[in-house]
Amino acid sequence: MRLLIFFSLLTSLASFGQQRPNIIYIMSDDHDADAISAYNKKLIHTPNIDRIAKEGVLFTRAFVANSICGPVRATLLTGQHSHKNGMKDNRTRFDSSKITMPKLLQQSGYQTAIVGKWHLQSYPTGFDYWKILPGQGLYFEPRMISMPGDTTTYHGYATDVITDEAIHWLDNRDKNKPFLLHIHHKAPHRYFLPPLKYIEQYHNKTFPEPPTLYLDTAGHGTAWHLQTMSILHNMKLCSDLKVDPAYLLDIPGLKPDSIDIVYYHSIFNRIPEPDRSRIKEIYAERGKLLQELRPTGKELLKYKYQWYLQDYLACVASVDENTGRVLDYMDKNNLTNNTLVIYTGDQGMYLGENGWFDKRWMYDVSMQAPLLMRWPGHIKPNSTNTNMVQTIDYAPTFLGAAGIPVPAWMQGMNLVPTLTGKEKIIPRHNLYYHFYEYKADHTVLQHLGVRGERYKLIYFYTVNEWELYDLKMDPAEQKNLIRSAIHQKIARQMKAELLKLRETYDDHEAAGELH
Ligand code: SGN
Ligand code: CA
Repeated sequence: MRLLIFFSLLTSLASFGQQRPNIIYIMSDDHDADAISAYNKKLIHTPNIDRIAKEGVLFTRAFVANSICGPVRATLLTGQHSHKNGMKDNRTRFDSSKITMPKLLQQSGYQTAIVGKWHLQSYPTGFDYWKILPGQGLYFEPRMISMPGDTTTYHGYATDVITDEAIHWLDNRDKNKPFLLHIHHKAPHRYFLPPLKYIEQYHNKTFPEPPTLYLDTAGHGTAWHLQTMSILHNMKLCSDLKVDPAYLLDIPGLKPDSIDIVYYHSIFNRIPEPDRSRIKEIYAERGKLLQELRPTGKELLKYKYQWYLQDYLACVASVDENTGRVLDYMDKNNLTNNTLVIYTGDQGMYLGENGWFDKRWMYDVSMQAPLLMRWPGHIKPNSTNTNMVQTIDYAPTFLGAAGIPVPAWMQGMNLVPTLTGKEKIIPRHNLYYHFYEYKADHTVLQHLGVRGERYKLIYFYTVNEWELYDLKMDPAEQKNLIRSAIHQKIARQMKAELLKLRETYDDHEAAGELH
């Protein structure tokens, strides 16, 4: 039997021959699908990221399994849910002795590299080359740790620097081997600081407000009441929205605390002159306006929302530009045809829906991630894939593309058959989700659940509260149907699906009334 597996592996490798594809995986931090024009034309034009879908496929229903940074990254490497790979929250240290997708690619002859945000606490393993941001990283003059552990400060803007370093690695790699390259941007993560040229383009733009921006949380469950992710109440004017504290000191209710003032200065002091002064000048308009109008409540939220989007989208514009640089490099260096390119974000992000920023929830806004792939000759250009896929699928897919058997302990699916059009509908119609990080930033309660094709069941187990949503009738997930008489049968069916998924993925940790 072993011999048979060995020979079938050899045949599959031989059939790929020199043609085993390179893989370039670009992932930005907190980049929501709504901030990519291939998904939504109302906020920003991202021609370079869109190009990947134009020449490849756009996934309309790609989801994460635990909407927070470190855990998504551990799932990407292992193809496993958080309870299996051990990385349940951002505070955990990833066990670097684990076998991972890059290690398996490396063992089969791939060169592997990662540049940018890592966020797994332990140093990378399975990569021939790595250069990572410590923790969240910095936007200007970023420090990067390179193997075997030296920290250097790089001149410039993080998104440009990460791209420069990735291209530098591409230039210097061993050109006789296929490669896996991860480019992990810091942007557009909070504290949303764009480079001057994009602040200039975005600071006067006005963006449409989401219908739920001014929503009142009354009538919703305990988790909604406990969250601290409100743009109005929790988004800091100084550090998040770059309003000089000098303008706020005499405004009751808006007076910043000392930590926020220190944070504001530490952010600005890293920007080299003359850009620093010009950027401060532009942001001073926000301070002047607050001094003059002293808005409160909904009126203040109106401004904060616009400023949030201006900065966030200006960060995205730089990511788009740099994605274009990578695609151009590939064209010029004859890499386009034999490379699977993936663009994604580590999770979704609230851009004002429910009045919120940040992520964490199992609601589609933060559970959904953008996912675009291009692989000429394998993926049909300009196609759309509506299957429900999840981060657990990425590792099996990369192995599948490289002709390497997917180990049984990986919990996701090899998506190559659906990428190539061999399989129209993937054999999975329910996704498992489990968020653990409480109590931490934005205080979102632990929850788990199942996302089906039409319905979603969520269980906040520490307060024993259930939520059921009809995603077709109520895509914004506003109307909890758990007590609706006509939905009791669906609720029971979804609960049975949830128990089945806990069995399938071997999650037996007690969670409220689930065992
Ligand atoms: C920081 C942010 C939070 C964010 C977490 C996790 N606060 O703590 O807003 O939720 O990171 O983000 S900040 O004041 O430092 O900006 S994650 O993407 O790394 O999971
Ligand atoms: Ca993130």
